[in-house]
Amino acid sequence: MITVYNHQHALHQGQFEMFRGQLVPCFEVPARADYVLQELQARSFGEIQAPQDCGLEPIQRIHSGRYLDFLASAWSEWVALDPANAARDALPSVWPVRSFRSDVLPANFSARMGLFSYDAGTPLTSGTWTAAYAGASCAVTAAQLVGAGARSAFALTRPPGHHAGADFFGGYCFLNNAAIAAQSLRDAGAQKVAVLDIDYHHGNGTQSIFYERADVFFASLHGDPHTEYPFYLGYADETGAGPGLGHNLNLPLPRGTDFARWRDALQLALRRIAQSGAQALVVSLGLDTFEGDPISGFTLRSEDYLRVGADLAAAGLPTVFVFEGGYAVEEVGVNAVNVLAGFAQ
Ligand code: SP5
Ligand code: ZN
Repeated sequence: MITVYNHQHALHQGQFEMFRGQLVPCFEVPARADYVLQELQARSFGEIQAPQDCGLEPIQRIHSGRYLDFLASAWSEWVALDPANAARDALPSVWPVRSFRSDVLPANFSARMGLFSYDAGTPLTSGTWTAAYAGASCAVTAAQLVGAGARSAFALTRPPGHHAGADFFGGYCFLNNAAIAAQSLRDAGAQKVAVLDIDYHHGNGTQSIFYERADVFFASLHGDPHTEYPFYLGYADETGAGPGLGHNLNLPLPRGTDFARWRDALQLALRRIAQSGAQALVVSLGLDTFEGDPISGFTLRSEDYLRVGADLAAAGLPTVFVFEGGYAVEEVGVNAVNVLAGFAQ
């Protein structure tokens, strides 16, 4: 399996995220991708290549123009407010909730930070745009390889993407790499594409992007949002809307879920993907379902990920894997490559 690796991922290096009234060190760190890369190399797991610059067009198929304009210039605006800002990350602190307007684009930078985000856990840094753009290029390159006939490809990038919506960042995510890959597969000729999100957290961004579309089936297994982030989306009664009705499947699972129960949900999701008629699959590959993950609550073990990969392979679809969450830093390498190795066998 070819890995498309984002050499620029480390340019996005947040310092702190807001948690319970304190700034705590970021969980989403460059070492995550480094461990996966090291494990791929240690196990000689296929070719590792750089992405081709995809240009803005495939990103604009998913994200709004005003959001992309904001992201691309946010860091220079932040530093222009105060030269001392160059040494600290930008975090939002004010948001337009219900009854506020979202059509007006305020001149105030903090107001636009809040307009285009939904949490205070996602610092925007000097290299965020460069890293996220190169990550989207990885997703597009991987989708192009699969669109051209490869059985599978792996987009190894960070920051992750599945919490990012058409016009918002959050959950450590800025550009929705999985959605960009799915759209690229559609544009390469697949009539129907499925996105399967196996990150611990519900892929609210991906769901919202495709919620009213019948050409992309979205399925997600995740911690029950009654207790788990992102809380406000990911419930079982969200089945799609308009032409997309019936094309969205959420399988929330309680904290403490073990591999046997998780795998039953995976099998259900894969049956629904087969019924959807999808011709290609994008897997949002989060490894924060691991028993040792510091911010999550399932109990999968490293060897279980081999079985996950084999189950995904049994779906028989051309597959693009996109790296998402997973914060037990050392083990994230073994766990990610176990999925890929289980798939490739
Ligand atoms: C891509 C992805 O996995 N994003 C997850 C974003 C979760 N953000 C909220 C994390 C809350 C951190 N809780 C810290 C608990 C420490 N004991
Ligand atoms: Zn996650």
